[in-house]
Amino acid sequence: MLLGYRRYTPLLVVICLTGIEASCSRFRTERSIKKAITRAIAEAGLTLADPCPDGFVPCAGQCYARLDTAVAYDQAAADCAERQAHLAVPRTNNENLCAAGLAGHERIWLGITDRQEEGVYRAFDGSVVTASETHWSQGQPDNTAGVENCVEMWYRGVWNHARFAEWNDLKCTDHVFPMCQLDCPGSSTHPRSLKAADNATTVL
Ligand SMILES: [Ca+2]
Ligand SMILES: [Ca+2]
Repeated sequence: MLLGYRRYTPLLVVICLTGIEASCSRFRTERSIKKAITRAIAEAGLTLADPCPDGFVPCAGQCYARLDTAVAYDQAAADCAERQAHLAVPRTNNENLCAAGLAGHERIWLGITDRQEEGVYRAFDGSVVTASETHWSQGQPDNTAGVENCVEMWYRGVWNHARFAEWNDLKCTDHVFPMCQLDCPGSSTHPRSLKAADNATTVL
């Protein structure tokens, strides 16, 4: 566990440095940032996982890669698929913090849309994202002008009411950065990686 903690210590730093004001505000009610992150690591039951592929960073049992070109949603999904991955779908608070911490203080696409049915948010594999799994900013999703069907993670610099690691629905043709996710090889607790590979081309 000690080695595991050391391995994820950089995440603590990343989370707090990706926009000092926004990133750390969520934790100000905690006794300390260190305590909050330590608890998150413990809750995730982290163990040393197999290494992620080149370009991916391990976090909370998944592998993440934030690509460096802002593109529309469909292109972002294709860019992840090229890497045998999918746009990130945070199913837990820890996964959501990982995506936010590794976003590099940029807006990122998540693999979630309500294209099939307005107001019903589904992951790239067609599974419904339940209310308990969402992290909407206050007042979101608002489906502005009736055309916001893709989900991004944003931050206070974009909208004053946005807080760290919160979501917004956005026009799918807008350009933000892809956050790709690949479940760590050998992780039996994350079968979604197989579903992602199977469905990537048909769902996108
Ligand atoms: Ca919508
Ligand atoms: Ca919106």
